[in-house]
Amino acid sequence: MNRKLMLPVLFVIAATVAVSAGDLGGKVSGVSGKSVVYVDAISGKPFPPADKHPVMDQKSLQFQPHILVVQQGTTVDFLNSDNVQHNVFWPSIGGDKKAGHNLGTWPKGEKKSFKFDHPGVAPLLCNVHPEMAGYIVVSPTPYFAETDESGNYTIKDVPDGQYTVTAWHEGAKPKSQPVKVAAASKSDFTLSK
Ligand SMILES: [Cu+2]
Repeated sequence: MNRKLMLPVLFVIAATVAVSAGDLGGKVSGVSGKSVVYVDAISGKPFPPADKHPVMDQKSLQFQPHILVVQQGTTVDFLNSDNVQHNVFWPSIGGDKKAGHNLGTWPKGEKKSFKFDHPGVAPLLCNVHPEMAGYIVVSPTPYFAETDESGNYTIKDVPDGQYTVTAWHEGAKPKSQPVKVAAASKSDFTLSK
């Protein structure tokens, strides 16, 4: 290897070894059922999105799953498994109406794809069936988790650092708080309607 290249390569190896990480866990209380917890955008640190396309199905007149969490930049495949036509639209993402979109209406067995570049929560609706509701939570980082039914969550392998972490629950006010991650760390949230 040429000498000029050697130093930066060694530096990168040393920096990689030095980064330690741990699981961030805790409990979301004040609400019942599943919540979503994610690490907010980390300045100067973009993340390549996963290649895999998660599926949001429309089945038995419901969005399935009811809540889907994806990393920002991920393409979601919207499938229709029902014998009736469905429509999918979201009026906003993260409260930003400019990020609202209507995917249109399509029959059984077909799917439409959409890439979610805007972080925040997209409330999914169907204008054919007003009772249908679902959510896509777009996390700015790959560090996110859904809680269990009791509110417990674990986000795996978060690099040590100082972050803003947000907890979201359907129908409640989302809450963001500063969290310092150093090895295994804990952060609890209390949400209210
Ligand atoms: Cu529908």
